[in-house]
This record gives sequence, structure tokens and C-alpha cells, in this order.
Amino acid sequence: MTAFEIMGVLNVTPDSFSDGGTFDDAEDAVRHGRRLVEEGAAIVDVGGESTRPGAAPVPAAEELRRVLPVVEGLAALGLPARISVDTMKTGVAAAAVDAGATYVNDVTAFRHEPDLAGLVADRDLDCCLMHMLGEPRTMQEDPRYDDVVDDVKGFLEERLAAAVAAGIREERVQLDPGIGFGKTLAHNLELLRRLDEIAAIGRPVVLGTSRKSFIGRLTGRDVAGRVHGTVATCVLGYERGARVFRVHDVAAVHDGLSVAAATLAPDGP
Ligand code: HH2
Repeated sequence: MTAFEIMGVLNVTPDSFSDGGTFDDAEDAVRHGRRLVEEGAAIVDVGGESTRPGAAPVPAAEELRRVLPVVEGLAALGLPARISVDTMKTGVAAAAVDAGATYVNDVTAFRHEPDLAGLVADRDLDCCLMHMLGEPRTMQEDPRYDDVVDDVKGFLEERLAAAVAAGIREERVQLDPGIGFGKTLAHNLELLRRLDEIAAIGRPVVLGTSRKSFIGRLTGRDVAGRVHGTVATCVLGYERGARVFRVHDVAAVHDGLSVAAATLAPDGP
């Protein structure tokens, strides 16, 4: 892996918190995916179900209808990037993989459908296992931890072990602290500040801060104005060991991380 990888967000949902409804049309979505890659994304993460706080679950057939044409369209372009499917459903992931996806991003870390781990193992796919307290519908209702970093780390170690026990090769697994998923502003900031403790697990850490509400709380900006705050979190996260950055604003984050990586490289750029 290079110093860092950017996972560009491509939501094909009517209700995602920052870009919902923007890419209802598959052709528009594919065009945007191509642009994300041109701006520096190494992975394009296609999602058909919003996981914003309070979001309602989406039936598999509807999620497939949204995601599949976009994965097919991206695969047909032969872009120099991996295609990821952001889903918790085995059926959706299997169809996306048949269409060309090679990465499964499951915000439930195979807890929603344990069979999804079997698919990832059988097809030798890359995957991201994320921490979430509770479920999207209720996760922001007074989340509590003994020590947020220790608790998230313990969870990720347990899910990594479960993935390996299901037959997934450890080098296929990336881990994500789940910024904003059952976390207060203070929880998110403490996770960022102590991200090196999550990186110490020894697998690449994925960081998903992009445009999230804690940045809005700190800056007073609406979703469209949170790019600068997002870049700051990515640079800090990189310095503390994160290696994959799931963002909407690929060009801006790519610039910020290029400067950070050159500065921190022991032998210069
Ligand atoms: N955040 C969101 C969705 N998927 N996956 C990982 N691994 N990490 C994250 O932090 C993460 C994620 C939520 O952001 P977004 O996709 O922009 O919104 P929505 O869930 O409303 O579609």
C-alpha cells in the first residue's frame, strides 16, 4: 500500500446525510465515481443504504436496484481503483462482487449477517470492519463507554478474530473506529486523538470523518462547508496511524495527505 489510500464516497441513496439524492441516476453516479478516481481515490465505495443517525433500513431488493448498475458501470470503465460495496447484506455484496466489486465495507462488522464473512472468505475479498454502538436508528441516543478507545479497540480485536475464524485472511482486513456511529463529540475527538492505539492492532485503519456532524459542531458549518475541517481530521488521523480515508471531497483530502505524508516520511518525499 502507498503511504495512504483514499476511499471516495459514492452514495446512491435518496437520504444520505451529505449527498443524499445527488446521484439518483446511475449514469450520473458512474460519472462521479470516475471523477473521484481522477482526483486520487484508490477505492470507490458504493452505498445504497444510508446509515445516518435515525435512518430507516432499506430492503435488499431496493438496495440492489440502487447499487448494482453503478458497480457494473464503474467496472466497465476499467478504472485504476478498487470498487467497494458499502453494505451489511450478503445478497447485495454477492451481486456487487459478481459485477466487479472486490472490497466489502460492512458498518456492522459481520454482526448483522454473519454469512457475509463467509462470502468475503470464499471470494478472498478485502473488507472493512467498523465499530458501531447500537444501530443507526438509535445510536446517537446517549452513547456511553467505560473508555471509548479501549472499548472500540477491544471490539475491533474481537471482530478481527471472528473474521479470521470465518476463513478471511488477516491481510484482507482493515479496521475502522466508526466516527459518529454511537459517539458524542467528545468520543469522536478522543478516538482521533488516540488513534495510534487503534493502529497498534496491526491492521490498516480506515477513518471516516468526512463532513460529519461533529465537524459542523466545531466549525458552525453546514455539510457543504465542512471540507476544511475534514482535511484537518484526515491529516491528524494520518499522523496518528490511519491509512485509508473515506471521504466525499477527494481532491482536497488528497492534497492535505500528500503534504502530510511528505512531511512525515523519514527520508523525505
Ligand atoms: N460512514 C458512513 C457510511 N459508511 N463506512 C466506514 N467504513 N466508515 C465510516 O465512517 C462510514 C461508513 C456515513 O457517511 P455517509 O456515507 O456519507 O452517509 P450515509 O450513511 O448517510 O449514506
